[in-house]
Amino acid sequence: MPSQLLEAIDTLAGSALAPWKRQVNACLLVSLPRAEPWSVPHAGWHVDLGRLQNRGVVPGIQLFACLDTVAPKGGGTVVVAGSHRVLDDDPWIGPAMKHANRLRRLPYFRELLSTDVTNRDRFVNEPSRIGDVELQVVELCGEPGDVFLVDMRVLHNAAPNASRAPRLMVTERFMREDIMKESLAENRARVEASSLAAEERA
Ligand SMILES: O=C(O)CCC(=O)C(=O)O
Ligand SMILES: [Fe+2]
Repeated sequence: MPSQLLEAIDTLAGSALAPWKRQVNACLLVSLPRAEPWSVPHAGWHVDLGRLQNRGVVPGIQLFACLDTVAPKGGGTVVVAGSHRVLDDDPWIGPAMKHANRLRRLPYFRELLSTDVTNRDRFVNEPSRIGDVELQVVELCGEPGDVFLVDMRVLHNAAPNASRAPRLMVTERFMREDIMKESLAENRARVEASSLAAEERA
């Protein structure tokens, strides 16, 4: 990983990253072409976070990189640009798809997640506003070596690959050390509470 890239991630995260996250531990993202028209998905929107207290800070940075040309409608990950800024007054962020459910109380997200909304191109073609936050679905497309650094609170999703080529990207998550520790402690507490409840029932 080039040091300038790690420095950029550090700067965006605003605090030290978990040291073990400095080892490369990337996931390959491959999706095969499907003979179906491309459209903005309604199911599957999520964040890659466990349940966390919302401290109003960037919990980490998720890197997405193109290993090959990723053309528009070619299966690039879709993100809701601006979605990290709309839950400032909520005490929690995550986990995963529950985050999308929490956003459902805002009409924009209710429509994005609804099977009843059939004119789905508008999420890509027209920005929407909630207060001073501009929201728009953006496809992560590019050429080999292009890198996107995304706030981990940003809602995102896999998208159909309507091109003729497999989509080849790679992703890696860089969590802040303080947030990672908190997330692990939160998980541990929940596991302990549920095993205690199971023991009491037994
Ligand atoms: O396959 C995709 O483009 C989405 C993958 C994803 O959600 C992730 O890597 O966190
Ligand atoms: Fe994800």
